[in-house]
Amino acid sequence: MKNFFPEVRQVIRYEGADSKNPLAFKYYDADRIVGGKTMKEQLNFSLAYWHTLKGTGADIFGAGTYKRPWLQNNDPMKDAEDTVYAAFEFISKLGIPYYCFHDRDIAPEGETFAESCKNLEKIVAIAKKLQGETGTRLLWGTANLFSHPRYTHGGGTNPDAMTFAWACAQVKNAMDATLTLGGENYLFWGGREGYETLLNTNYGREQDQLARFLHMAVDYKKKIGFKGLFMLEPKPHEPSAHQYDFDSATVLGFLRKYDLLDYFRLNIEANHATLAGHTFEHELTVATADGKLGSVDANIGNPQLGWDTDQFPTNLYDAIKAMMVILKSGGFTNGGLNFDAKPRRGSTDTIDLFHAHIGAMDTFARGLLIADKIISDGELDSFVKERYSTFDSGFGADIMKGKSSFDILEKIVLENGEPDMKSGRQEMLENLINQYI
Ligand code: XLS
Ligand code: NI
Ligand code: NI
Repeated sequence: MKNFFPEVRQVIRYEGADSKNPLAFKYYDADRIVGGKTMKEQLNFSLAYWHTLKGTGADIFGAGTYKRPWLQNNDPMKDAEDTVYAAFEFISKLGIPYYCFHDRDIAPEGETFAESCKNLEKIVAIAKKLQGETGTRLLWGTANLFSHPRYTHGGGTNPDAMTFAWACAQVKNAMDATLTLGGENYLFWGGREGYETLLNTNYGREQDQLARFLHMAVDYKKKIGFKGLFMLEPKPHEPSAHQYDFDSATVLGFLRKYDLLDYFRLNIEANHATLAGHTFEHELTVATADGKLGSVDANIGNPQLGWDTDQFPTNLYDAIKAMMVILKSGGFTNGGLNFDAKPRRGSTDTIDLFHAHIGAMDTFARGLLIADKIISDGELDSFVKERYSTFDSGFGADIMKGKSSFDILEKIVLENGEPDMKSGRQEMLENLINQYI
């Protein structure tokens, strides 16, 4: 078998924070127990096939800069075969338990729809064999309904019924592939499910169509007995000028309106949160407040650039805050941390893929350790609990039990006068977090 990463001869190991070896984990110690589970189980790291294996370094101003040894056959199916072997070699050398893909990442589109399905089936069979040999699992599969020109005006929201049908047929096959590979989840990200201009768009109709599309997916899930979870991934825009799945709150509202809430959870991506004008922590919090956190696309954006730069997560603060939300919601069930991230265009070598993943895994491992300590020490939580304590007894408790009214509360105000001004102690709490780092 070909060896695509000869520069890394051994599996990457944990060596501790003092190690000077760039090809070792400083914090990610897979079997260490943190918060009642191993680090490996708490974090459920996943490789994003499209960036890590298929990324070329191309951007809108310039061509690809990476020369990946698995993409040099001048034959898309041969490349696809080499790529799946390269993927599993990389995954095994890093000890990453999961991977994610779009149908068109793992197998090329053929001349006809039938040929595309055949290509997919062929590569899925190899992936299945390699999953068995390496113990790697599929975190989620998805269909790429945004790259091909036919989806210019959307898939599930396309004004043309024939294109809508293509989107459904493609998702059907991507769901079959995900089922065959024992996927934990199936994902929908609608990069073209939005509009470029409202001048040519019937907004309400496109919402109704999207709901029909998702309901048919639910029907098909039941039909084939797919037990994994369905997830939607919010993003405000890019490539569309406006994407309907704008942010967590918008998606949850949409799911409620169309009776889809029981069937979906959210896949939160850090860089999408910031594009929507939120923090990563905010989007996770909105999802968990509804019990709807499914999984995470772990990356970061560049604050100087206003687009989805999909950088590897190295920001410790963000990781701590994210892990606090995730742990407090009970941790991942079917989800994990998928590195929807790419090395910079100038990071041209395959070894850069190792540095990028090692750094990202260490960032979240460290975030997990610190978040777990903050939670188990309980200082922050007891401050928050105390802050709401007037609702735990007396007239406050009556309000929440539905036993109060405007009349009753007016009487209480007339008898008691102004409420006390209570500090939110923001700076004190910020200092508290820093003390744990
Ligand atoms: C793009 C999205 C995409 C989804 C999967 O911005 O993050 O990569 O995660 O379709
Ligand atoms: Ni993503
Ligand atoms: Ni993204």
